[in-house]
Amino acid sequence: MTRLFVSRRRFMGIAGVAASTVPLAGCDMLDGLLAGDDPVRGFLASANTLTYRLQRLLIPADRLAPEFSESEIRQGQRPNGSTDPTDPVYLALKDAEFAAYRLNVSGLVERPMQLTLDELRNMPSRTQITRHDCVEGWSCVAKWTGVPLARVLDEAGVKSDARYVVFHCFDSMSLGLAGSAAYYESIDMIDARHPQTILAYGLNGALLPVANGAPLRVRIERQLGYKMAKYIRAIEVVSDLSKIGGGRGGYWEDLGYDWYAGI
Ligand SMILES: Nc1nc2c(c(=O)[nH]1)N[C@H]1C(S)=C(S)[C@@H](COP(=O)(O)O)O[C@H]1N2
Ligand SMILES: [Mo]
Repeated sequence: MTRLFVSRRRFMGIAGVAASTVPLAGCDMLDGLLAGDDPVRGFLASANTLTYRLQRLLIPADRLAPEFSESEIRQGQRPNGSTDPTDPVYLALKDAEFAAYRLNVSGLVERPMQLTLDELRNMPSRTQITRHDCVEGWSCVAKWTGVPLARVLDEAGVKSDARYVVFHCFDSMSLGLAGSAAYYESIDMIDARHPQTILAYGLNGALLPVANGAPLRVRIERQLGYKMAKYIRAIEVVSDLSKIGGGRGGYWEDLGYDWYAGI
């Protein structure tokens, strides 16, 4: 299995310079390749589909990401991307310590829900010490506490045609001259139901700080940092990603990043 993993990397190598610059480009950088409908980008998109299929074929659905001990937490989780959303709805919630916050759960579910933070905190919780890897090239080990996403999905009752879980966020990111776009992300049902996929409200034994996504952010421990939406406003269960945002499954994906960022 490890051998095949290596050859996946080698396969990505065939895509050449472009393949290696995309993951390294970093959260803050855009270049011509990422902006347009470049043929290289189309090729990368199909390479990503292949990577996704291969990994899903080769890796057991519940394989766990490594977990660490308390002594391996060397610093606070480094805040990255949005760290202080300015959306007025978010600011009003933040001013009242998120007392009026509701997580909206909708889409292909039997029972749409609006969950308070207390309701989320009263569900079974999971705490895990894991390593966060950002495409910018830094990593942080941190302790996350939250409710397994699978639990929330079970409460809502996922319909049989559901394929993806979409996270809608409060913050918007600049698109340069094209204005701005709300941050969003999506994962498949395998990652959504993975035991380490949690809706986190705690970080390193304290309440999740605003800089790291308060009041609720997702942890998807087998993927890169940009998949782990902060400031989650709503969860939507869908069968198709093409009608959401720019249609590629996430804010960064719409700008050219891989949808499947498995590590
Ligand atoms: N809503 C939202 N989620 C986000 C981002 C963001 O800008 N907005 N940045 C992503 C990126 S690139 C990373 S590395 C992590 C950073 O999480 P942290 O601030 O807790 O380190 O959040 C991810 N989730
Ligand atoms: Mo990142």
